[in-house]
Amino acid sequence: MEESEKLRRIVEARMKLKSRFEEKIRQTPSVSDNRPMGSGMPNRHGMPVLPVGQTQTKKWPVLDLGLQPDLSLESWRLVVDGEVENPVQLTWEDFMVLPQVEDTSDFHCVTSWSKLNMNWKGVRLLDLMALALPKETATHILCYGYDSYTTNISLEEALKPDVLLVHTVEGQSLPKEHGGPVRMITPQLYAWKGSKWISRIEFLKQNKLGFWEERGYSNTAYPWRNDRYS
Ligand SMILES: Nc1nc2c(c(=O)[nH]1)N[C@H]1C(S)=C(S)[C@@H](COP(=O)(O)O)O[C@H]1N2
Ligand SMILES: [Mo]
Repeated sequence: MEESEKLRRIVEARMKLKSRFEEKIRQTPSVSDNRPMGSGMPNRHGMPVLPVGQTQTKKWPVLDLGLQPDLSLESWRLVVDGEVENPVQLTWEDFMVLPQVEDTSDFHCVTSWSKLNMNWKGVRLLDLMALALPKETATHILCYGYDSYTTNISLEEALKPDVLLVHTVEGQSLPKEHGGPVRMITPQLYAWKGSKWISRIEFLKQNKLGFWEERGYSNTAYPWRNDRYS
């Protein structure tokens, strides 16, 4: 398919997905909560900038299962499959010709640190979804990392415009220890919902727990509700 045709299809599918999920997105706690817990000025989605129980850090700690996979850009692949009309496997080149966005957002780790105003570049998960076209029956995604990590979120969280698959942070290639070449970020949920070294996004007909969710962490992970454990 020609690039311009592909782009046109993405834009069209993106509009459809947005209108299909608009109302559900508006009802998610990190947008609709009228008693959010936290302190400081409202952030851009109206929540106190520092969620309850969090402390601001300047450093960026590294948290993972201890296995940091070495991935060359030539061998890197991203699979999007499951409950979709158009399963895809992207190479690095395929990924980099998707619409690229830059965004500044906050990173809230469940272990109680928050790093604010991080500048990212990457691809909206929304646009990847527009490429794969989730079926009407899809409700959640399970994301897989090359280290065999998994984590799940609902489609209304996944479709938010600040949920990105990032390859660049503060103008530099995303370092391996933080999930490079590509990781997901979920600024409106605790950061464990964003898989480092992301390898696969599986669309599901029903919710399925990921690595930490199976071990007692929250299914939903709303920072402004102190929603850490289930
Ligand atoms: N693939 C993978 N992704 C992962 C993890 C992991 O162990 N493996 N840890 C999660 C957790 S618990 C957190 S808090 C963040 C930490 O990201 P950082 O190491 O860049 O700070 O990544 C999340 N994504
Ligand atoms: Mo974490």
